Amino acid sequence: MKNQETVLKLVVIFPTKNEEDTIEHAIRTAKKSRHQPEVIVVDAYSSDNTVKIARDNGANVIQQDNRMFPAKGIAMKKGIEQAINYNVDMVLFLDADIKNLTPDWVDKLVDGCINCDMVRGYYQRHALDAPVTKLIARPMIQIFFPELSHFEQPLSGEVCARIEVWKRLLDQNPPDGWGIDVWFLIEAAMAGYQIKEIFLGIKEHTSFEDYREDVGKLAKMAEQVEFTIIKEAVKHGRIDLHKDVKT
Ligand SMILES: Nc1nc2c(ncn2[C@@H]2O[C@H](COP(=O)(O)OP(=O)(O)OP(=O)(O)O)[C@@H](O)[C@H]2O)c(=O)[nH]1
Ligand SMILES: [Mg+2]
Repeated sequence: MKNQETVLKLVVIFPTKNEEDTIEHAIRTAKKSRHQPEVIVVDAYSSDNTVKIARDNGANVIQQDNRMFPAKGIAMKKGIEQAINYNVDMVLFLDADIKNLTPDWVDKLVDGCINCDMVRGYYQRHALDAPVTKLIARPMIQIFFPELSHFEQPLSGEVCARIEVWKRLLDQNPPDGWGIDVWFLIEAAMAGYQIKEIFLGIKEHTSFEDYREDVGKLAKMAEQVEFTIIKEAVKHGRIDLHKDVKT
C-alpha cells in the first residue's frame, strides 16, 4: 500500500469559460502541490484573456470539442481523453473560478484518493450560494438515491480519481452539460466505487457573484442537473411513483 508521502503522477484539469480574473492564481496554486502536477485547461472559446494567461502560466490549453454551451460535460470528457495521453496515475478536476484555492486543497484531494476510488471536495458556503445543489440536486438524490444523501456537494467541481476510474466512467457515455458532476457521483457509486468527501473550508468563487442578485440565471443548470438525475433514476430502476415523499 502506498503511504501519504507518495508522489503521484498527477494531472489537474481546469474547465474554463472566461476566467481571466482567477486562472493565473488557480494554475500557480495547483502547481505548488507537492505532487507537482501537469495542468490542462479545457477552454470554452473564452472571449477574454483566459487562454493567454493560462499558457503564460505553463498550462496545456486545449479547446473543448464544439461551441455548444453550457458544456462542462464536454470539457471534462475532453480533459480525461487528453490526460490519458499523459500516462498519469490520477486526474483532479478543479473549478477555475475559485478565489481562495490553496495547494493544500490539491494535496488533500489527491492524498485522500490513495486509499479509495474517488475523493470529492465539500465546503462551507454562503447561505445564498449553491441553490441548484440545495434545491435540486440534494432533494432529488434524497428521493431517488437515498444511499447517496450524505454527500454534501453532489455537484462539487473538485473531484479526484485514478485514471482507470475516469476511463471506465467515460465509457458509460456521460452527459455534455451541467449534469456531468452529479452523473459522475451516481455512476461511480452504482459501479461500486468507494467515494469519500473531504472538507476544504470556505469556498469563494466568482460564479456566485453572477447570480447572487438573480438566481434565475441558474435555470439552465437546474434543468440539466434535474434531467440527469431523472435519467439516472430511470436507468437504475429508481422511479417508483407510488412511494410517498418522506416528511
Ligand atoms: N470548458 C468549459 N468550461 C465551463 C463551461 N461552463 C463552465 N465552465 C467552467 O467550469 C467551472 C465551474 O463553473 P461555474 O460557473 O463556476 O459553476 P459552479 O461554481 O459549479 O456552479 P455554481 O455553484 O452554481 O456557481 C468554471 O471553471 C467555469 O469556467 C463550459 O461550457 N465549457
Ligand atoms: Mg463557481
